[in-house]
Amino acid sequence: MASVVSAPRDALNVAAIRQDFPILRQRVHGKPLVYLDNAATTQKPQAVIDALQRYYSEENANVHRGVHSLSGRATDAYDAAREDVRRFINAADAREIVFVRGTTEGINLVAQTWGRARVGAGDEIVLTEMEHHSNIVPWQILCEEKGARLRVAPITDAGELRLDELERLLNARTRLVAVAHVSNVLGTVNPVAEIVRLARARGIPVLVDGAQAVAHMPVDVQALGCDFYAFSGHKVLGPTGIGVLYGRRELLEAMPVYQGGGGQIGSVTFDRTTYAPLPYKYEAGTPNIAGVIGLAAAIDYVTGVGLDRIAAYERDLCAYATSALADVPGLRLTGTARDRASVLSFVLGDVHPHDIGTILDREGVAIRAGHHCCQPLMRRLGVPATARASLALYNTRQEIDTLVAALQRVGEVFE
Ligand code: C6P
Repeated sequence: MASVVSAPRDALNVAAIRQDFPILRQRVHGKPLVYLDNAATTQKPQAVIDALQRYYSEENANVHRGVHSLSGRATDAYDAAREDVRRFINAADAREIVFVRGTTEGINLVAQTWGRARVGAGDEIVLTEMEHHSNIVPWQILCEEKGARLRVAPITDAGELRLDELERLLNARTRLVAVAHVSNVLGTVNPVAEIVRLARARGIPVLVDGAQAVAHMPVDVQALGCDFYAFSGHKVLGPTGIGVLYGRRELLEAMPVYQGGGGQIGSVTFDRTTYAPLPYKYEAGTPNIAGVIGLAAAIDYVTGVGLDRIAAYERDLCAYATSALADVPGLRLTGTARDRASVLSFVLGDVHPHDIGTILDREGVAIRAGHHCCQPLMRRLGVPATARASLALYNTRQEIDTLVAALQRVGEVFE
């Protein structure tokens, strides 16, 4: 961390940041690893690895259950992490932060609790054409159970949301708008505050899938005005298996519980159970304590670097990559929205994206190829799959140059 703090105020000291990520030192197929699959998962700084190691070697105990010292320490660390998350997304109250497994579980929690209680036959849930399956399937399951239906706001050819069309879909039957903050395929940053304004004016709550946003820009849930915001720890330099669901307190208070078990109860008899106050009501069973502590370390790391600086650096790198990729013969970017963050999807002539990914891997370059869990979006784009390079704060222009050179060779092989 000291290395990062010593960077000039505005610029990111990327060379120093890279030193914090041990995995980046390795070679793949004899070439330096160029890790450009950050939208799938990010690499972890030493501070996160150390926090996990420290927890298991010095503090491991169950939380909220023991009177002994170790349990007290683990509980203190766990509770402090919730406050770190609250500050990170500027929630009004730490009780609005529910720990879940990831974005997927956060969205399912809302669908299965708020949704089951509030959505009925003939009701509608509005999504967009660019949603990840995690923000489609939970609503589809709910709609099938309740006789409700999904309405889908279209996007432009550039990959921007048609806000006018989204507004036209809002009506007296609309129960919820569920939208990605940043698309994991197009990189489009959606105008969430504007979407919330349109929905709120009609009394409709908004859920935001923040999986691809939190590592790349400051997020302020109060400024956005959204009712729910879900994200995954592993996409913001934290461990896998931990995530966050933010929910506005009035909504979380009123919703039924999700799962039942230890840690979430007030009292239990065979006739009746009462539940613990927020947020424990939604955290049945022993939580992912190590994950929560690792997530807090990750949040500490990115806030130490500064989300504004990360956003500015990645925007510059994304612009550099966009123009460098334009020089690759036959390459077409799928996603050219004006407001874009950290994700570059593309097709290259007739070359199958999996072949691109496999050849790039031989050059040490890790990208993702496939439908990226966005099959409806692939249909809209008219392609079965794309290749995708996705950036993080530790990527460099030099790595983009390596990517571009490797893609040029792919193009030559398949000519
Ligand atoms: N996208 C990608 O390579 P989980 O799996 O719960 O951590 O995150 C799900 C998810 C939800 N919404 C968006 C916008 C996402 O990008 C993801 C995960 C990864 O694009 C894995 S498919």
